[in-house]
Amino acid sequence: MLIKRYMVKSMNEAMTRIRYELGKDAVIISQRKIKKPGFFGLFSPRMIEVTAAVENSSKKDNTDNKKQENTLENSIESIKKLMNDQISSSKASPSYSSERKNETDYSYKKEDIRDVKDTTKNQYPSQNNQDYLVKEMREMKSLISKVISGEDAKEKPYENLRKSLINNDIEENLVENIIKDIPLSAEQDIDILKEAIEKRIAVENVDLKGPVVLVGPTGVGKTTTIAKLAGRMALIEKKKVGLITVDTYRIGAVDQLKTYAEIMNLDFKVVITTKEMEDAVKSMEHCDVILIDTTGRSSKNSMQISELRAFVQKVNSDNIHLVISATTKNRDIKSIVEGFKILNYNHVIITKLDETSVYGSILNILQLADKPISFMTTGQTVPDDITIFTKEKIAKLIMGEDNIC
Ligand SMILES: Nc1nc2c(ncn2[C@@H]2O[C@H](COP(=O)(O)OP(=O)(O)O)[C@@H](O)[C@H]2O)c(=O)[nH]1
Ligand SMILES: [Mg+2]
Repeated sequence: MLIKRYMVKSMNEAMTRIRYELGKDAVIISQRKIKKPGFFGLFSPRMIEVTAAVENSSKKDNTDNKKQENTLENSIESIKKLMNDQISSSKASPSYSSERKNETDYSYKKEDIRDVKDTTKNQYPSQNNQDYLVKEMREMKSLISKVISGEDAKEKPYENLRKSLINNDIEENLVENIIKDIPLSAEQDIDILKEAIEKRIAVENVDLKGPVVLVGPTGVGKTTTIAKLAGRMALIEKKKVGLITVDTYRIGAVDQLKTYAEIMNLDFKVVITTKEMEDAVKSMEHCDVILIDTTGRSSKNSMQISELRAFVQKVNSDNIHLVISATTKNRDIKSIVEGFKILNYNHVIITKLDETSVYGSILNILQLADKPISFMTTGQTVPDDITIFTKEKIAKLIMGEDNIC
């Protein structure tokens, strides 16, 4: 028995090659999908590993002239079928069609080979004369040149790229916007794509001085981030740090920051009115930096946001950071980023990068907020899990070429 393994893109391709190389009596003994490494599979299509076997005797049989002709005819038919399939799959308009096609291909069984064999037999009762084969070859040549020139594929350019960006949670309008920056000839050029993504990332290494305010929805990590920043500046940079919180709504919320202030021996004040906020900031003028925590507000509640604005205005800070989690759903990002705009934030802090493995949300946040990233947080540990990544690193994260470790 002769056993051979093939790495192919589709079962059609496998069947064509198997029939050509091993003859019509070959049977498929195993098939499995292989995930090739690469830029989130974008430029390395999923392959199928197919193992086929044929009895030596039947292969020997194939050497007889008549059977050789049959094999050639079968191969021609299969190649034609393959070409036609490629053309019709590139014509299929709905996205993900090629993926579905692969799934269908993958479901081919041994019986399918027999089916095709039978069909080909019927199509070639006894026409193995030269003229017929020449005609067939011409037809094939025209199909091949159609596929190579990409004549039909032009109907849906950028399809793989578009799918990969959407799969990485980049919002659809932004995907189209990115694609506009990529010439068709560079559709598969990772460096050009990286450039287009980096262009949309803004990072600013902020020198934290004076009052610094953190705003954002509940639970995104504002208080934890303040504790991390305070820890870094007070313990490592030996700066004088003051803490203020207007986080008075939730029982325990004040205690959280108070505990950090006590551990790090920092000035700490809780404010309830805007007047108290003004006084607290004045009383900490001797500090290098005053970190101000706020109660999480719902971006949908404009009353709550206006109330917070009154506090923020009293601080008179040019260091206001919107805190938002990398795990935020796309439809919520818009309402958060827009809802908090009346607070005039000038930076964004993106938290919980450790809680996601897909980072398209970073681009969506930046696109909507139109402000640079000041910090990113990567875990719950105070003060370690806070960092500022470079644009290159963020682009690599988004493209799945890097991780946060
Ligand atoms: N995994 C992870 N959890 C975080 C991060 N930052 C904060 N958290 C957690 O998120 C929860 C809410 O944090 P908190 O600071 O109270 O959020 P706030 O309501 O915005 O002040 C807490 O359990 C934090 O430990 C982060 O970067 N990664
Ligand atoms: Mg809090």
